Amino acid sequence: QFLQNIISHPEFVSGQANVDFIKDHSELFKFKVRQDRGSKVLNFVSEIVVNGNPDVKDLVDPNREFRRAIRPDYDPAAPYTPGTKDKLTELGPEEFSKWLRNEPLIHYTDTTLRDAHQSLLATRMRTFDMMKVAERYAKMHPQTFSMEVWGGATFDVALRFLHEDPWERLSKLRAAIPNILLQMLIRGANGVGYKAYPDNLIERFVEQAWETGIDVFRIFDSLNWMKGMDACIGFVRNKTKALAEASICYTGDILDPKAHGKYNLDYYLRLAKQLEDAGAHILCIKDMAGLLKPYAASELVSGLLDTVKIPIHLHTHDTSSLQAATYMKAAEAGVNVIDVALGSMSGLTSQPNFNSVVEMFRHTPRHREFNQESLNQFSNYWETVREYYYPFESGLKAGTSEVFQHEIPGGQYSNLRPQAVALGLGERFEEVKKTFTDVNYLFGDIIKVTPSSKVVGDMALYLVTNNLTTQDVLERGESLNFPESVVSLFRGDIGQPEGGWPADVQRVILKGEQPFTDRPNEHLAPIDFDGEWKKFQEKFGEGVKFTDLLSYLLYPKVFEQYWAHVQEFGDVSPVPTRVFFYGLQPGQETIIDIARGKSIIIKLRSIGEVNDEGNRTLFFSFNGQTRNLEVRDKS
Ligand code: 3PY
Ligand code: ZN
Repeated sequence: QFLQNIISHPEFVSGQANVDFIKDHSELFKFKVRQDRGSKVLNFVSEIVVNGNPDVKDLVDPNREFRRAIRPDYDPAAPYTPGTKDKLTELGPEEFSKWLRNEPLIHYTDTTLRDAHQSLLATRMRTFDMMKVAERYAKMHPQTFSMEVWGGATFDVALRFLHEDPWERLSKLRAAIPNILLQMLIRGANGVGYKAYPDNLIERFVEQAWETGIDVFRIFDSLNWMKGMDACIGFVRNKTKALAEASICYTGDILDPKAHGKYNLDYYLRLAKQLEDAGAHILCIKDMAGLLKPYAASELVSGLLDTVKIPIHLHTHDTSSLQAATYMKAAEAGVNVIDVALGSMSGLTSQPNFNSVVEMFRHTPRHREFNQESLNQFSNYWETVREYYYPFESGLKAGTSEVFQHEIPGGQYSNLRPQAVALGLGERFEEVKKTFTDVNYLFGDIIKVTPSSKVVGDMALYLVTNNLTTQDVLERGESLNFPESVVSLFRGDIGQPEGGWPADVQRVILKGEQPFTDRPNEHLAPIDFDGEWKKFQEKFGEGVKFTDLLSYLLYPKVFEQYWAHVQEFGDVSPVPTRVFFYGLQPGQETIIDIARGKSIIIKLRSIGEVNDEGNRTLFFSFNGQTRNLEVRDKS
């Protein structure tokens, strides 16, 4: 190892090492005890058994029982039926767009693997549970328009909480689903993050996402600011052969122009035309909070179809429980694609129910046939699997018309409650929602979707925590220290809202700092990819991939922690979800497929008492052999 350390050292490799080289580099004497994959995974399981998974720790119900998930039927030997992915390859994006606009039957995007779990389970769905059914889905339901599987919060959460590589997830899904379009959500200039990034980073990200498997880029800006989307639409058009789907984020109510003056039909039609002119192949109505009511949908979809030539894709959240009716009216008006989630992952803050919406259109001219029995089997699979994620449920029991007041996006709702609980505001959640509404009006009634919605949430939590109102902000804001995200929003870091920021609020928040109104990305130096790659390899070793560098550039701290976890425990994505979150009880065993064709069987025999050093000994049978492991008990 010592020799290995020397010959792989950058100074040695570059020929600059002299006689002092060894003396000057104490790190050459650091030897790692190499552990095989199986042992690393066993260490991980031991850690969870003794100390729990910190992500669910205080929320675990030790008496909870789980059922075994039954996977839907399919014929593994059957070939894949060609689907929309094949169509895109055959036609290219421009012709595909024309084809889609003229499709008589309604098309469906299945959001189960992205927005549904982002909105119901705080984005915690693991690759493990997806891969159990991905190939089956592609073979059983090849007529699905697209599967939304990536982007939004999944990138951050995969690295931060699930300790898995989001690129690996995408690449595995692509391999299992070669026939259906794979779709992602990208926050324009903010990529899959919460702030603006250098343009050339977004460009490389888009290119790499396409190469790894994305076919449809749903692009939006959190303030509906054209300048936040323009560049990203261009990257998709120029660097990939994918579809650029640009979004109008819907807020307010176009049938009530008095209450939401600036967000009227004309506003959305103007924006849609600009997006078409910027090169969008598809237009998305992104109703992130579920505010688009049925009769408004009729007007909006008809108006858009008269205004643009590209197809219309409608996305909503069923928070109010009205949204199946919205789909009905939108379909009558001619919408081309609608977003749904498999039954047991639908409803509430998620998308409307796929299985039921298919039935809604049966025996009507726009009905597209699906094998309902199979859709129900998929729903049953996810119903069982959803149980493993119970600590992340939002607690919402039924649809709520409150959403028409607070306008909290579905993808944010399931996170805002735990955030409030973490701040000791669990009992005051009603107040948090009410304050969220007030903050929106204080900010000038803005579009609220990640990251702008997060800033409204941060401000609401700040005000409730400090027993302040929005009136206090106006009256004595000069003496208050607002959250950094709020200051950043008013500085212009994530763009400009329709009609600009209210000047009085901006003044008390910025306290003399000068705001800007041009693109925040223009204030950022481009990434020198060659230089960064060298530095990255020096820091993390030769084993890194280019996709790791992209993850690092988007989320440096999160990536560092992820990487440290990988060094210690290896790839934990093959660990079954029940074991990943809750460990094993004495007497229980699990099989972990650590590599293709290589499985390990771990059985926990017993757990020893804490010894004088604060450690416990765990007694395992590991592939039939006895293994004892000492783990520090941190309780
Ligand atoms: C996200 O940006 O993650 C969203 O889901 C917005 O709706
Ligand atoms: Zn959504």
